Amino acid sequence: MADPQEFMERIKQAIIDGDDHASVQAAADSLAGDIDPLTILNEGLMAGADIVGKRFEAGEYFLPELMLAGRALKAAMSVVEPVLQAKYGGDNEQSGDTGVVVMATVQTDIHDIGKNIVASMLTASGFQVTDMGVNVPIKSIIEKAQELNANLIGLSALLTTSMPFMRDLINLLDAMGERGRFKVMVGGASVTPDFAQKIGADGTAPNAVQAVQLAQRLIREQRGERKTESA
Ligand code: B12
Repeated sequence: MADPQEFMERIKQAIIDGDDHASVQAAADSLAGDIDPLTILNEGLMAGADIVGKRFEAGEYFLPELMLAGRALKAAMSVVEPVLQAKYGGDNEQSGDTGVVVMATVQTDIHDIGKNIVASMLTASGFQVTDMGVNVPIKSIIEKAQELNANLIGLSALLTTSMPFMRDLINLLDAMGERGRFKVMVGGASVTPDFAQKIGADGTAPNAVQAVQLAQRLIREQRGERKTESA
């Protein structure tokens, strides 16, 4: 068997090069080499994205390189996602820890690759997900959650300048007297557990598989709270 590290290096390099053909091939070869799809996501694709991001920050890469990296990430995910879903989704439906989720990338932010993976993993795990897309005003997110009587709101943001809108949404829910009605989870490359706690979110997760586990936990908590309230 080939060295898993070699596969990860190939994937990272393809993302760094912004080469979508190479990223698809490297991801497909890794899967054929029996590498766990979550390892491919975390240690291949997201690790490659981090390097691209650092080069962008350092002024070595510019917007075109970011765009090509995004394309290479999306292309690779098209082969990784079904395997990720088959391995980590699906069997949760029986447990009943599912519910209605409204997902969005918050206003001013158009990054959607990670949010899309989280949405599709939640769907594969039996959640009913309404994905509102990118650059969504916080008021629209709340209105949609009310309309669908959602259990959970999932917010994604990758820009530090867009992350405060997550806090604003929670504060607005509070002001509307609706905070107790919805669980709110937040995520994206720069979101830390500390940030999530500070803004009063119910949790965060560093990747899509852990996001599903978090969503299941929050649904269980919510059911427990509602039982206590009605007792
Ligand atoms: C590709 C990319 C782009 C693409 C995005 C394409 C697309 N369709 O999404 C394009 C070219 C459009 C882009 C644009 C810009 N980008 Co950009 N981009 C990236 C890059 C390289 C990768 C992002 C990505 O897809 N990662 C891979 C996915 C799989 O990871 P993820 O998003 O983190 O998602 C995972 C987890 O975070 C988690 N998760 C995600 N969402 C959620 C939600 C919930 C509820 C939960 C629980 C979990 C969760 O699960 C996901 C899957 O495992 C990052 C670098 C990085 N380290 O991420 C920079 C980065 C995010 N971009 C950055 C910048 C600065 C920009 C621009 C401002 C550049 C410019 N000057 O125009 C614009 C902003 C446009 C805008 N208004 O939003 C900076 C942000 C810096 C900061 N801290 O604010 C970064 C960090 C690069 C850097 N280091 O400088 N970008």
